[in-house]
Amino acid sequence: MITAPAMTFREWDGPLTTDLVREPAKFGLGQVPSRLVPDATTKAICGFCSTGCGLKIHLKDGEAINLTPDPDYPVNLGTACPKGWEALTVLDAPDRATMPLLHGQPVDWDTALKYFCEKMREILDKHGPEAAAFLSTGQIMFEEMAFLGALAKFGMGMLHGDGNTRQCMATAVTAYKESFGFDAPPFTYADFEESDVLVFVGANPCIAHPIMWQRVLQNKRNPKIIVIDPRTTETAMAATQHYAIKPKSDLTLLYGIAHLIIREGGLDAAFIRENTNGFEDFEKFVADFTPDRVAEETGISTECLAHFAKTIIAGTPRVSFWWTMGVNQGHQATRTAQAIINLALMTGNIGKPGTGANSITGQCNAMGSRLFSNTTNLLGGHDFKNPRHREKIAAATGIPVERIPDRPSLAYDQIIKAADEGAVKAIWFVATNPSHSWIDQNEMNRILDKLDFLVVQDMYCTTETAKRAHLVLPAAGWGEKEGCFINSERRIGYSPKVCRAPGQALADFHIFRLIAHYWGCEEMFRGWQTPEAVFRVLQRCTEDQPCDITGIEGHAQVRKLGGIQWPAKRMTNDEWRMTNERRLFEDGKFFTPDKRAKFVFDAPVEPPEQRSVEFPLILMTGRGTSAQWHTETRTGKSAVLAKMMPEELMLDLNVDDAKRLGIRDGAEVRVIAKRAELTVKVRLTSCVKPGEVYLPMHDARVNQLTHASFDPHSRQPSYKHSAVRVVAK
Ligand SMILES: Nc1nc2c(c(=O)[nH]1)N[C@H]1C(S)=C(S)[C@@H](COP(=O)(O)OP(=O)(O)OC[C@H]3O[C@@H](n4cnc5c(=O)[nH]c(N)nc54)[C@H](O)[C@@H]3O)O[C@H]1N2
Ligand SMILES: Nc1nc2c(c(=O)[nH]1)N[C@H]1C(S)=C(S)[C@@H](COP(=O)(O)OP(=O)(O)OC[C@H]3O[C@@H](n4cnc5c(=O)[nH]c(N)nc54)[C@H](O)[C@@H]3O)O[C@H]1N2
Ligand code: SF4
Ligand SMILES: [Mo]
Repeated sequence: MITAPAMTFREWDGPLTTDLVREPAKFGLGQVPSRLVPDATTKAICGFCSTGCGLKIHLKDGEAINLTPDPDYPVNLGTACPKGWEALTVLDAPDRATMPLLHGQPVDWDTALKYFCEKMREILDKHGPEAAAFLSTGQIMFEEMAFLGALAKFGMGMLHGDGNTRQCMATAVTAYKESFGFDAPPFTYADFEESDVLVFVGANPCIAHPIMWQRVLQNKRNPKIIVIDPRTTETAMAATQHYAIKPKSDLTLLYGIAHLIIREGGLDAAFIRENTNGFEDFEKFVADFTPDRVAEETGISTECLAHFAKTIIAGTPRVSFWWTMGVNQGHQATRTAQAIINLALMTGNIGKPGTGANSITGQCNAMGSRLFSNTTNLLGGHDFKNPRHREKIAAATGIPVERIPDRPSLAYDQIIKAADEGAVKAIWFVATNPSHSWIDQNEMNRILDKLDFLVVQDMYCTTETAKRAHLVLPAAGWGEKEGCFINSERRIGYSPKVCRAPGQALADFHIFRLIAHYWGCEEMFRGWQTPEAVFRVLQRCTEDQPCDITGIEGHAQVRKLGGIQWPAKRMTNDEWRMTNERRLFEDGKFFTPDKRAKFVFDAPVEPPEQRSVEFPLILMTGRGTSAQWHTETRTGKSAVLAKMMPEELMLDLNVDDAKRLGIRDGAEVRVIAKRAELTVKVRLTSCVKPGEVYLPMHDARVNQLTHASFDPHSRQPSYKHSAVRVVAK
């Protein structure tokens, strides 16, 4: 176990996230200047992360002037992180897109939409349905994203569309589908409070999900907290056991733990027998993962491995496993997620309070995207290839069945490759900024610049992607439009319109309606007049699926009950209130045809880009502070948040490496990868091990360095393992 002594811990000199959450006023949060006295209050769901906190929005003359966290919302119970507190501030920025921009020039909507339709039609007519694609997002309401997916595929006839959730959740989706038979994260947030042992794998909730972390802190069972992360993060420092593994050695570690659990007799044999398939093969497979081998390959000592395994089985505690991007972003990501699932299955830690193999989602509506983006899956978690599913969705949506494609889309990276090869000629990006966030950025931008038609629909006209676009469509943001998100615990929450979008910016929903009109397919969407009408269409699409929400009365009921978790078949309000926390698999029945969960596994292989003499360090990337959101188009606009993040990009470098390289704390250095070179300042720390360095993803240049490799099953990019060298300037 490698734990940095607190004395040498040196993150940037800002406050810890727990302090920011507990004493927001001390840090200038919640001080939105307003001499106005609110005359009404309404409730919203935060539009940043997947925690899905409830916010009270204070209104004057129907317009938002301020917000406070909602003490009654079951998710956050009156707390919010810095981003939530500043959610209104970032709407007000000089670079908001207020008019459509065609080749950089402001034009009216009529001109923009005519151009959009002409250009897209020309490309689709001339080159076929594979020549134009859309790239959607986990950051708009699900009624909007479903409209986008349906409009582009059924209305306009595009075959390919994916989303930024490929960068984020694709691995969890694939893993759950294979293991459980449906993409179904089983937990409810109460599980944070009801576990005896919480195992976080590749997750840094103190920074990335601070309010979920608050729920962990409320656990009264004196839980053991295990963190598996190569870095000593804020979360690792708060843990009772931290295993600072070699980057991307998780698969070996988790198989090694499975081996020890079997050896120590820690199995739940009855659960395995009655509810799973494939255990015997798995048992044979992990026989090779002896402690000596695993210690050698992961850097974790055999004593630590034994301690870890014992913590999971001794006294049969309630164990919950949680994973995020340290797992989902990897060259063997799906199998790693499934190795976590296997541990939960073999110890019977699923379907009971305080247990589960739990993928934490990222964006506010990532879970909505998994059900309703109409990209990899047909609406409602259906299969494009299945004729019965197509018939069902045609009946549920009123869209002619022949308009529904009989195969799923290419994945994001395959769409980009097709663009490079000239097969895809137009891409329409909605609420995502891949010129900053996609892997191996220079390559990405080279390809984007080849497109015949690049459309960006965004709140801001200055994003790295918008700057390259032929056409920018100005969108309203969170708070300026209504609809529902689905959070990490499958809770559907409603968020209202509380302010006007600037200039001529329109809700994405209205942009899609207008495009349907200009395209001439509005008849197909005649039942899709309002977000709530689309909500009803989507409810029908979920009928008899594991995610069935046909029982919900509508938006009003979602608001009244403090959100509703799926599944939600018909129940009375009182029944719903009583089951406001729901977890899946309580009866041990999964969603596979024989209702059994499956042990899935594969041999570990080395990451594609290895250290070398020329590039001796492994670069990991991820979140920086709780105040920064992704490409910073929003959080970059708040003066209050600016005080909670480093002023410039800082590379975390181990003190021993620095000594060897003759680099001082704060010095400027060159970080060099095969693909590019950046100049950054250095922060000396023992939070990264020798031979490893870390950069937060929020700076626009970081993805110039990342090596483009992908998990073969989920096609999710592996952002956390690239080889670099650091040179003093
Ligand atoms: N403040 C803030 N919060 C956010 C976001 C944000 O941008 N800012 N984004 C949201 C989104 S979309 C997402 S997906 C989540 C992401 O939430 P997290 O996944 O928690 O965040 P990351 O920092 O990307 O990665 C988590 C950890 O993985 C570790 N890691 C790197 N390589 C490995 C490895 O090989 N094995 C293991 N076990 N760990 C490894 C990193 O050191 C890092 O601490 O956060 C959400 N919340
Ligand atoms: N190196 C590295 N790169 C990473 C990661 C990493 O860990 N390391 N993590 C990856 C992950 S997990 C994720 S999720 C991605 C995120 O990558 P992106 O999706 O590219 O990041 P965002 O900055 O959230 O981009 C959202 C865009 O939508 C706009 N927007 C916000 N709200 C609305 C709206 O309501 N309507 C419209 N039309 N636009 C809106 C914002 O202004 C912004 O431009 O980054 C990935 N990239
Ligand atoms: S934790 Fe996530 S949902 Fe909650 S306030 Fe912060 S950003 Fe918003
Ligand atoms: Mo994400």
